[in-house]
Amino acid sequence: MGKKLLVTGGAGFIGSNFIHYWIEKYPQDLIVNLDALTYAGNLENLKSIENPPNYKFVKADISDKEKINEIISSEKPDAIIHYAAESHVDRSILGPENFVRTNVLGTFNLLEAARQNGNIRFHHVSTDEVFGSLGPNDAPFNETTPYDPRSPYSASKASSDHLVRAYFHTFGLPITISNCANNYGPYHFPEKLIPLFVTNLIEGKKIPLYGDGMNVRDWLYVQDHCEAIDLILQKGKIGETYCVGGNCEKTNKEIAYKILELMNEGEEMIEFVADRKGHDLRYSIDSSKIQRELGWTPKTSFEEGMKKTIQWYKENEDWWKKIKSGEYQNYYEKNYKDR
Ligand code: NAD
Ligand code: TDX
Repeated sequence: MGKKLLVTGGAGFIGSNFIHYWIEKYPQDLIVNLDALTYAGNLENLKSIENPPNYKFVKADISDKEKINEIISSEKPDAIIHYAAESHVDRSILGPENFVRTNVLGTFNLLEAARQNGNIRFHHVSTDEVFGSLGPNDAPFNETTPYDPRSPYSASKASSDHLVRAYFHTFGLPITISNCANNYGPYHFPEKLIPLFVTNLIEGKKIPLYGDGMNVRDWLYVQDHCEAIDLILQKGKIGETYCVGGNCEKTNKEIAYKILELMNEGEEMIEFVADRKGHDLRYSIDSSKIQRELGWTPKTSFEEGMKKTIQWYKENEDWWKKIKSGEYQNYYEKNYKDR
């Protein structure tokens, strides 16, 4: 028997891609997927691998301290890979409270449970947004960039990063942290820029660009992020942080035009809409530490990743149409409840 990994947030976008990646690469390992199934959690992401023996789903909310401690003390995982979070910046502007509860309190509960059950290896999945917003000519973020979060989402992720580091320095919890750029790829919830634009165009709807469309993000194909986390788990130095990016800065307007080009649509499909409040201008990541120390490098080019992603959304209309209609939220009731 291999290792037992407890993955939080495994029914979300990156977590489900990670579970697919891990089960294929390390079939001898056991994955316990702990997820509350919020609006962002969808067990259909894992339909093809949902049967035992090397995968198990546990429905739980990381803000429930007792339940989390109970699960971790009975499962006794070799490692916890922590993805679960409220992840959408726009939702954090409309309602910040859940972000504090899940991202800050939830992370704290997991750290406590890890500490109280034998100092379990803990990898925390975080974001480049904790570093704030870059000007057009600023150097990219790296592991020494001071934290300067500006949205309730990034502030809650920054708080969680600080707690994770504090548990290493104070209690010797064997942690690592990754701060990653914007991911894209299969199973990306269609409230986020790329899947929203692709699915809107398939439906014949316009694509809403915030402000002047000149905000810049650094894009990474999700599989490359999974590989980075794999390497950190295998070879990363305990207590360290690794910045992970695609070396692929694009304005949102460039993203829109690329999607229009690949989908044979015209620019009349763009609709400029009101800007996001406090909209960070630019993110960019310098990944030289993880490249140098762990030998990681992004393998999927932006052109290839975008083609694969658009193809995936064309072939999986059933998946995202159920999300857009809300029907996906019945999947757990129908398929899991009596297990
Ligand atoms: P997502 O919103 O697609 O998925 C989040 C998952 O967490 C869902 O399955 C949801 O049900 C679960 N969850 C939410 N609250 C929970 C709670 N209280 N208890 C248990 N489960 C809960 O998010 P994602 O885009 O896959 O992001 C995963 C992680 O990666 C997050 O921590 C995010 O901050 C980080 N990250 C994301 C990106 C990105 O581009 N998406 C980039 C860098 C870092
Ligand atoms: O309809 C839209 N129109 C638009 O112009 C949406 C949804 C977004 N945008 C802009 C806002 C951003 O500048 O596109 C950019 C990307 O937006 P999102 O997809 O919402 O991502 P972002 O805010 O950059 O955050 C994402 O990357 C970092 C994830 O949601 C976070 O969880 C991750 O930490």
